Amino acid sequence: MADGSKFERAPKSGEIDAVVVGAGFGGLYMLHKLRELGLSVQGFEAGDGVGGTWYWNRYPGARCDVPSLFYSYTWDDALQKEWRWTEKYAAQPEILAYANHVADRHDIRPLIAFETRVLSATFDEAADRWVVVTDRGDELSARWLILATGCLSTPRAPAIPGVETFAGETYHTGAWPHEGVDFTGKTVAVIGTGSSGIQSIPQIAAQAKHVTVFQRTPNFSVPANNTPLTDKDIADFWKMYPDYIAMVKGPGMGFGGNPANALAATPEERRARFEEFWGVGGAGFLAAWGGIITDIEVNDEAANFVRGKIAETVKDPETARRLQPRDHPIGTKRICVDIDYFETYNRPNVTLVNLRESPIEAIEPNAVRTSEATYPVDALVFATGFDAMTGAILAIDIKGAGGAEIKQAWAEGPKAYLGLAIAGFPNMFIITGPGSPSVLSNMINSIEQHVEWIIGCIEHMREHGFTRIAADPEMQEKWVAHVRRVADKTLFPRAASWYMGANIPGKPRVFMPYIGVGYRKKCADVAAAGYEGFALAKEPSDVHAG
Ligand code: N01
Repeated sequence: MADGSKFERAPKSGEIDAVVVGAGFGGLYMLHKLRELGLSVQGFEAGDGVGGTWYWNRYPGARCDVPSLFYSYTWDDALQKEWRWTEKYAAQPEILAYANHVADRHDIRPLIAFETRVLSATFDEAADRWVVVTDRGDELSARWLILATGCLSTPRAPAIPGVETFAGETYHTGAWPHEGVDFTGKTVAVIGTGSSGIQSIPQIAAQAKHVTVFQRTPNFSVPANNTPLTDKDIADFWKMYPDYIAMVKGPGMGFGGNPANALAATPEERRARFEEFWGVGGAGFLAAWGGIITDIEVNDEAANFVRGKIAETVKDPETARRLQPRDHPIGTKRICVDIDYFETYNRPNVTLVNLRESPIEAIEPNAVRTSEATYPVDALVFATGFDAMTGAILAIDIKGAGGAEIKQAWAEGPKAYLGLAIAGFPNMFIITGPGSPSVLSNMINSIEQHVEWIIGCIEHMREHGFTRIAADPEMQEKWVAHVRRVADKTLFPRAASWYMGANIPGKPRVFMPYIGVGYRKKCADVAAAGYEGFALAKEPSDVHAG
């Protein structure tokens, strides 16, 4: 049992219908829907509260990059109407409060065992059940296992020589202390300039004595232009809500974007439109013109525009040059959304170190040493990201039919039919898994779609007395090939991004999310055809092709 646990309890055992791993937005809705269906369910959550990503990522400046009004569940109309977001882009505490509110409103908390990590899950073929074991001694047998483990939930810090000798405090943005951190009077090193670094650096710099940013790859970032939400904003949202719902329940948009042709426009027209989208702010900048993600010429126009904005904002030309991304097309690494990021480099207490020119050689007890200089520091902040999309799943010792190990099944990269189920691992579902739109979509919408699809599938199984559903390996291969083909038509594979697994040494380079159109329709069609591409069985020996 975890030391200092808030949750004393006896280990759980016996047979239930479903286990859900994770109590973020995916796990919460899944648990709610399973209970609504009359199933016996157990949720397991490593943290001591709900909220998933918003529970762990409490670093200063953590904020959603999807407008708050759209970052809400759509399944509870009364909740939608009652909950009042205060800002265009909600900050982490408000989103965590929302998750807690939902858990209380729907009494979901009693379904969850907190401070509990699932260690293993083994499929018992004789019973068509999963045996799930946790670090608190639980051993439950469940018909269905649902992994709501999140896409960015396994923080990773690089193995820099000497890091273990560092005498000051060390933090990771993805596992931030709940009590907060006071950097007043401190000299702080921040390593990493992805979304987490870009959001936290301005906040840390406003408090600390000095911040040295160690940047390996500069990133494209668009100002959030965050504002308080007014009554008019909310009234406007409700006016367009039916269209929004029609869109999110529709066939699935993919990464199409605006059809307007940048190359047919004059330079003045191009610039005016980029200015307009820059003024609105946020990730929607990538929709300024059609083809930003598929056509390198259009992409260059967008990238040049942003590089120009960086040069206009950052006063020191050398620092501006270092901050201008040149090694990947804009948008092919997750575009960042910031508040005063580039402006922060005009502060006298911020230094930027370009690790491409002077790599880190070692961390010393009170300093970071690069090939050119030694930087004394009191505190180290790793904003170095996550083992995305697969890390949390592979951290569980999952054995499917015939004892097949998930690590083996995914040795060449993650494979999942529709991003929902894995061949060889019956009765197991992933919420927003690799091969689904997931991290390239509004996560809340995708979570709802997956939860509802899984619920439909379980209802179908119960109605027909099926005890097993298993993805067909050939259909899975076809889907994985399709996911890759669609990605190859875009510029995404050109970046060494976490979408490609490129941030983890040794991780297979496969573009993990699905960016094609019509994903929702495809999932609905599969279900309507009696779960096409799945084999359904009433008993272990009785198999019906779906
Ligand atoms: O992580 P990242 P993140 N030495 O992987 C650098 C979501 N999110 O936590 O690019 C030095 O993007 C690495 O450098 P490089 C969002 O989807 C959303 O920032 O590998 N540096 C990079 O600069 C996002 O994309 C929000 O060369 C090293 C950084 O660390 C995702 O989470 C907010 C290094 C890691 O960037 C992940 O973002 C925050 C090393 N050895 C996060 N290793 C919202 O706004 C890595 N780096 C909602």
